Amino acid sequence: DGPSVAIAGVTGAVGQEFLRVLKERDFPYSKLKPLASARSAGKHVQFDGQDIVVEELTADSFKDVDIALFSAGGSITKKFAQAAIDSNCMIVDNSSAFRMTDGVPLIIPEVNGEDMAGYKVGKGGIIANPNCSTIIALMAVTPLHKAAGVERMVISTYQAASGAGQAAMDELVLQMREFLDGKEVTKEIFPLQYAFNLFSHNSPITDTGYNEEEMKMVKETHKIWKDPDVKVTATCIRVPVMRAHAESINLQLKNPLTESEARAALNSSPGVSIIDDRENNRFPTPLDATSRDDVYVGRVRRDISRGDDKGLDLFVCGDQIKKGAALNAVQIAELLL
Ligand code: 11C
Repeated sequence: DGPSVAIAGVTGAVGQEFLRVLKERDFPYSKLKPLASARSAGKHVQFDGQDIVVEELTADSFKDVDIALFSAGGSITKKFAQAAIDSNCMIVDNSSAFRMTDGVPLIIPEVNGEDMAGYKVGKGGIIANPNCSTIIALMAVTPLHKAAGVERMVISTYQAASGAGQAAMDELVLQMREFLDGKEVTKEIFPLQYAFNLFSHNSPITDTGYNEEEMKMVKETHKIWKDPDVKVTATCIRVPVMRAHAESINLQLKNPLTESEARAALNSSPGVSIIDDRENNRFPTPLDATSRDDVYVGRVRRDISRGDDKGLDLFVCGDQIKKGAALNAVQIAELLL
């Protein structure tokens, strides 16, 4: 027995991962309601030994639902959020629709779970899941921030296809086949060739020259850390990897932190694993992180450009669909119980 759970956007890459993560974590539930657009209604999903028919997502969908996990895009969240809240349903939303809205908690359970105190099953409300790139960065950096205070953070991402959805993953595979067969590659999802290439993140460029993905990393970090003064700059790049993002991170710290102190802080952090074998040149890769819960950290080293212990460099990998989306949302749902 447990809450009644709905998944809005169940046929997408994150929607499908919700099903796997709920089962993997033995999430207590009384009923599971898969929801999707009219186009996908009537399809079947397999969950916990049951064959369940996908229903069309409508304003009436939430009448008997306690927790709704949303991953259907921001416009769908905006369209149905009020109906769900009015039905005393708690929404955990993967989109960016309400992340920066005052009063909406933006949660990484290991980082700021306390910010959703008072949110529980039986009430209506909305909790936002951060952007995957932000989650993966802050899982690694927050322990160091707690130990020595981050003053400035410079991030370069290497982002997987999954961040752009199942269709982008499918196009990457198709392009690889086409390219190896000497054919012209299909370009339906991205305007540029993706296979054997990389390009600046596909989100729109803002007035500052930063793209929206980069600005999300800046603004979401300020909200999650409750520190608008921390300096963050990012360059986000899409690379031909299937489902785990990698990030190179340079930190400027307020207080000194040695490499061994940094490793100790990372070692004692739930959800963080270290792969940092200098002798064998073995550090985190996207495949190490694929389908794993943890965020992997390596290349932990003193920033030699500074000459003191107030600079650190790291390389981080995390599964975009899992900790970057579905797992983080299910962990939020667990905090609601
Ligand atoms: C990506 N992070 O990897 C993006 C996708 O704000 O939730 C998700 C965008 C978001 O492309």
